[in-house]
Amino acid sequence: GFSVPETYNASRVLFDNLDKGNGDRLALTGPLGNVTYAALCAEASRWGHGLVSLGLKRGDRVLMFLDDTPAYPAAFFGAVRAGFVPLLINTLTPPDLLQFYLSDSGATVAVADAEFCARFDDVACKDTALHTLIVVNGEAGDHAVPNTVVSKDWLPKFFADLTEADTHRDEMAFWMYSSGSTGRPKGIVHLQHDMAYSDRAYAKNFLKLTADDICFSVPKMFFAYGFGNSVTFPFAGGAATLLLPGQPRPQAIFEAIARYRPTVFFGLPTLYTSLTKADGADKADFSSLRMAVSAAEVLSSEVFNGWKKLTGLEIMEGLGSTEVLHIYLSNRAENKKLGAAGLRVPGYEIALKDSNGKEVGDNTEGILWVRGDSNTPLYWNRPDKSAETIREGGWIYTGDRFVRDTDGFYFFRGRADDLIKISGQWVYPLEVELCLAEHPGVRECAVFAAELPDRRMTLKAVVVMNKAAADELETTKLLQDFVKAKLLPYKYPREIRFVDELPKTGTGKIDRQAVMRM
Ligand code: 3SK
Repeated sequence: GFSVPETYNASRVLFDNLDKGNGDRLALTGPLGNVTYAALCAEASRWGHGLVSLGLKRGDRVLMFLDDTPAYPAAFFGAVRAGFVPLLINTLTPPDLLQFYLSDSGATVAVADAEFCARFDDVACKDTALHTLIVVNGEAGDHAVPNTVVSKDWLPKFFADLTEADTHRDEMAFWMYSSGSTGRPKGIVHLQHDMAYSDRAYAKNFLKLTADDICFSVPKMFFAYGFGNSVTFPFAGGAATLLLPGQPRPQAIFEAIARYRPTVFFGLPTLYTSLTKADGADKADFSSLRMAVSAAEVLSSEVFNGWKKLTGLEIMEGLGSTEVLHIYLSNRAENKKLGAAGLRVPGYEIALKDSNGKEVGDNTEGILWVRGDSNTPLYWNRPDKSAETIREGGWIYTGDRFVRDTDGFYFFRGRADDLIKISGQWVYPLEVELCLAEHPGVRECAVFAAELPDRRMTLKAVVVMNKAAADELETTKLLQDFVKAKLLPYKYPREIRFVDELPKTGTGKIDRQAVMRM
């Protein structure tokens, strides 16, 4: 492993740039302007002082509902430096899910882009301790939080210099949430040393960033993947990050690449597919890129070849998880196999085990276990789920089935459970089924995963309505919108079939095998 001092605060990933003489270098670029390391550290310090002024105490949670703009790293590092714990939340979160995040975490302060104020409505705030909403990138809109602070009027009055909290390297630093099978997400807790660890393990070995690099991650900062790509790795390497807020539409991405000239691009197969097929792709200027990285979904040869044809670049595929914080299996730029998630990333131990917990050899399928010093120690408030996943000795049981070949490359063979990834994000078909079943018009339903021809996964539902749907297209949209409003929107079933009855087993349970054949 790699060690950091016993007293260590994760804000050093950013602030060490001042000691390294990088103050005048570019930390951030993009449509909201350029920011140097000196300016970003000054802004982060103001954030830290500002949060202290709101009465927060060490370890208190601050919920961040933010798009990728310069305010995000400033607020994040300010909170961490002052000893508070940011929660990085998906900006598509609907109010009832936000209510869960607020009550589960006990956050008393939230930071949100002006455009997301309305999400903090009566539903979101009910029975929570949230007292202050700090609004960035604009004026406050309507919301139900008792106090409002508008950052542009508030921050300038605080000092631009902040001494870091004397946190222990194993103290809580930040959280992210992941899906739960029954609609109750799990708060994944990361510690002060985890960012530095994932940088040393993955980025230093595989990305090899220099101060001349500009990283561009289309996956947003609130995803663990985007967070490493846009924050941890560039800052730990004294490089810059291109931050592009808003919907990641192909035209906006092409324009950003041509204009800001990033050198390292991070995407996932769904994105590479849409970029390759988008209008104007053949005219786009990719000449600044030296590397393209993919994770979060299995990369097919079609996607790999399509991108290579378009840009000349061979995508470097890896696999990681929010629990481990970033990538622990990766191909190398100079040593890759198409179809493989990659080789073990030094710093992580990998074991493939059979159902008796015995390690299997090469060319034999086993469940993948991973251990490294950036592994989460727990899911917040969930001893049951923590015990299922985080096992003795700090090993994480991933539930992924893999085979390792004799060259040490790992190949994904599927899941041990029914968890799947849609557009790179986890979803349990069961949580969607339970959600859909709550719709008053639905009598019964089954939701299941199906594989697309390019190996990506999709979600399908078979539904029996109380009253036969008069217009199936309209009812499909109604049910999809219902799921989008209750769960993270990417979890909606892409296809819904209406039937009069679901097939049952002899004991009267839904016959899922038969449903999938319908
Ligand atoms: O899904 C992945 O492969 C991944 C990669 C890096 C960080 C986080 C995740 C979930």
